[in-house]
Amino acid sequence: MTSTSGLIPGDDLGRGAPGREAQGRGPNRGGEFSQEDDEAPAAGWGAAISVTKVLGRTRELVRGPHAILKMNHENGGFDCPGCAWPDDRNNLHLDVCENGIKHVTWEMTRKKVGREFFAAHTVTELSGWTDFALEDQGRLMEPMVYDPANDKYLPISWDSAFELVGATLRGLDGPHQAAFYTSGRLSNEATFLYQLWAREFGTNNLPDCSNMCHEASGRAMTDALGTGKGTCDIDDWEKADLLIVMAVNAASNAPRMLTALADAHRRGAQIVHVNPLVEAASRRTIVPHEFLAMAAFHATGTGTMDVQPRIGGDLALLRGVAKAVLERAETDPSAVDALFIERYTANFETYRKAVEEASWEELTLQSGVPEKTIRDLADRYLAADRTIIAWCLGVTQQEHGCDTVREIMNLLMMRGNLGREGAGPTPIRGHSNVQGNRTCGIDHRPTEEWLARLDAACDIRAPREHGLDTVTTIRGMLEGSVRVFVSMGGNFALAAPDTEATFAALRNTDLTVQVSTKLNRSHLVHGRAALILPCLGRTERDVQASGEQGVTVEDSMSMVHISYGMRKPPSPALMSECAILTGMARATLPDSATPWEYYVADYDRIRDTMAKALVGFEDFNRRVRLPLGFRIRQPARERVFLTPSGRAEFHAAPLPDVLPRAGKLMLSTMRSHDQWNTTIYSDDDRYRGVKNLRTLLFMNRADMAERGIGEFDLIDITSFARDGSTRSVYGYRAVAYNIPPGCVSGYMPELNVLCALGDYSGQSDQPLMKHQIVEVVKQ
Ligand SMILES: Nc1nc2c(c(=O)[nH]1)N[C@H]1C(S)=C(S)[C@@H](COP(=O)(O)OP(=O)(O)OC[C@H]3O[C@@H](n4cnc5c(=O)[nH]c(N)nc54)[C@H](O)[C@@H]3O)O[C@H]1N2
Ligand SMILES: Nc1nc2c(c(=O)[nH]1)N[C@H]1C(S)=C(S)[C@@H](COP(=O)(O)OP(=O)(O)OC[C@H]3O[C@@H](n4cnc5c(=O)[nH]c(N)nc54)[C@H](O)[C@@H]3O)O[C@H]1N2
Ligand SMILES: [Mo]
Repeated sequence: MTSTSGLIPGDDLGRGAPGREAQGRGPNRGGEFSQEDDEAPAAGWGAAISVTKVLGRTRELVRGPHAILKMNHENGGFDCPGCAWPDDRNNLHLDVCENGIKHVTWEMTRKKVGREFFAAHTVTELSGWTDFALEDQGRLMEPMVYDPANDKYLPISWDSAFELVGATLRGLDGPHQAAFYTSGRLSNEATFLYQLWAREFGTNNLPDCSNMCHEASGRAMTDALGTGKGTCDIDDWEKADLLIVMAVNAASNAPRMLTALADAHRRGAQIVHVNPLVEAASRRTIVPHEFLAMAAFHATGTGTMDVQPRIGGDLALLRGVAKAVLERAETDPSAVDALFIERYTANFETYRKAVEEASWEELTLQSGVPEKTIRDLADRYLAADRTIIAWCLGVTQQEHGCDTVREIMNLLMMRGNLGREGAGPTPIRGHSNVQGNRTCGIDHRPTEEWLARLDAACDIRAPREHGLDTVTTIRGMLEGSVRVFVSMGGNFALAAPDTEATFAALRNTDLTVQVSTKLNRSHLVHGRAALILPCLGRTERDVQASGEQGVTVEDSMSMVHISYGMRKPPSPALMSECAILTGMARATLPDSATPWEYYVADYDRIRDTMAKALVGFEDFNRRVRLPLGFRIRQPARERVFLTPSGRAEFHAAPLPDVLPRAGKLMLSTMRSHDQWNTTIYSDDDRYRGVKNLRTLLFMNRADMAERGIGEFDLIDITSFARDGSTRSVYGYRAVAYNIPPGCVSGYMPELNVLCALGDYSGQSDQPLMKHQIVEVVKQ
């Protein structure tokens, strides 16, 4: 059975007329493209030029710098929505980075998409625009409703919009016919109201971007340590003498981490980067906040060793390190922390046996890393007293993502690198509040303990059946069992796997509701009825009945702090996310005893209820106003493991076979430097030396030669799903790159077309966005 879904017709993906020549989605499509090996340090002058371009484009040359000075500051500043890396605790004068600035100025554009715009363009016409062009129209100004008679969006009052949501939800056969999606930007307060609305309505259908992001980390760490979060804080990062940084493009996606890496390098710590690509952060670096203070121009090292596993080879690599450690322990008992293992852990013997049984031949073959390199890494691990292992999507978006995260825990636990200073696991979260979303209840599989506390604090009876995640929500919409799709932020149509299936799914609903700041593809791929509800951005002043409000977020290291917008909203008709949720909830649940209107008048009241419902949020309102906010208590940090055995659990996962079969390659999709998930700022990828090209595939030269493919040749890529179906994109360009043989890499969201809906991990339910089997042929 073979179904080839080729290019999605041009009207949908903004690639112009359907044809065999793929086009980019960014602003520069059609121009000259190039790639050179850029050895320039990460950040620095190039970053400054790049920021200037974006500031110029968003007409923010005047207002931008002022806002930037307010970013990530303890008093009166707002939290940078760019990423979840913790803020500098010394209140660094400019704790900002190039990409954070781009992200913030993108929100602050002076351009506006008003009712005249919607009156002038049909949805069908807009569907032919690039994604860049859609977002580039500027900020959404007022609520809009889709009018099928004209194929246009028309203005609608907030009350009528809420009533449409409420009436449609009340008209469903049951609450499970609705799904409530969250992108990780939503504040803790809005998150809490959102899940309360969904649960009071009667469903746990709370899919979120985590389902595509760090679900594997949360599940694996919960099983191993009894917590879904990392145990390190930024102090630990300052004390570690070995940092193993895996599966992240830090210079582009967590640039403020470079400050920590540079500091570690200066004090002589070892920094090992594990990535099939040698990314910019492993080279010389100008730390992010220094690029504005040009006087301080100097490059700092941010890496001491690069290890290049094959895509999916991390588990075998880590097991190899464990094997070398155990071999050393035969002659030097101090190689393992026997006391820690004995006192605090379970299953070590089973794990030891699995490690011993894995042969070096198998480990090197599956990891793609020579034994000598693995032993070199193990020597550094053995020499280090305090080790931190950090990781991001290259580990999680794999079939065996949970097992790999468990292997990270195994390795740390062997040498007692847990629950002590300068040591432990750090998952690097993506969206700025994705961790807070989970803490505050966005979870389609909530625990009984969590629900019981919610019930008690809010006087409701939350449903107990588990709900739908991202993939099963798409399935439900396709089958017709999910009829209403509500989205708090994000761009679900493009972010989700299997673009064709996702588009069809969204179009098969009775109602889609998008709460957004800017026009995007998800507004054009809509249900039979559709609403666009524009909200305030994080940089904007949020005034409610009791005065100006702040909202809180939680960073990657469990620090919760408050954020105040300070800019005038671009339109008086915008509402805050909390207010929009209040309106929708009241319209859905007219008799609800929840004091929605009382809550929204003063967010302190929401926080008072959250303090009762959430473990670790006692005295929330006071503690969140401390200079740096507060850290949610982490039992695993104190060696208290809330697992069923009360111990940290070793786990002997079988080694997965990640070798592509003959003729096939393993594809991993990723971000460019000039992109924020589905938002594309330009078609360049500076640190990888690419200009003006996104429809590309990074390939090993040997794989290109084998297929008779030359540099920049046009190629077609076909993916092979587990159910036997295939999906293709045409007219991509091959770019020779330093990537292990058998591995190829290209950009999301364009390549989501290749990621079949049925291809998700049996361990984490995450779509296999970095684990696609493909064939590449020259056109
Ligand atoms: N500027 C900017 N910042 C962002 C984002 C953005 O789009 N733009 N997105 C945010 C979000 S939501 C997230 S989740 C994070 C994402 O941050 P990243 O995880 O850095 O995101 P990707 O670009 O997908 O990059 C994945 C990295 O994993 C590597 N990789 C791929 N396969 C493997 C593998 O099998 N093993 C190993 N070891 N590495 C592998 C790739 O080479 C690449 O360096 O960034 C956040 N921050
Ligand atoms: N192939 C492939 N696919 C992937 C990934 C991958 O690596 N490969 N990564 C996955 C990951 S890690 C993630 S997190 C998802 C991301 O999935 P999403 O979070 O759904 O997508 P984003 O592109 O981050 O959403 C951008 C939109 O959010 C809206 N927005 C911005 N700011 C605000 C705000 O303050 N409030 C509200 N209400 N809306 C706002 C804007 O309208 C903007 O268009 O994509 C996933 N998809
Ligand atoms: Mo993410």
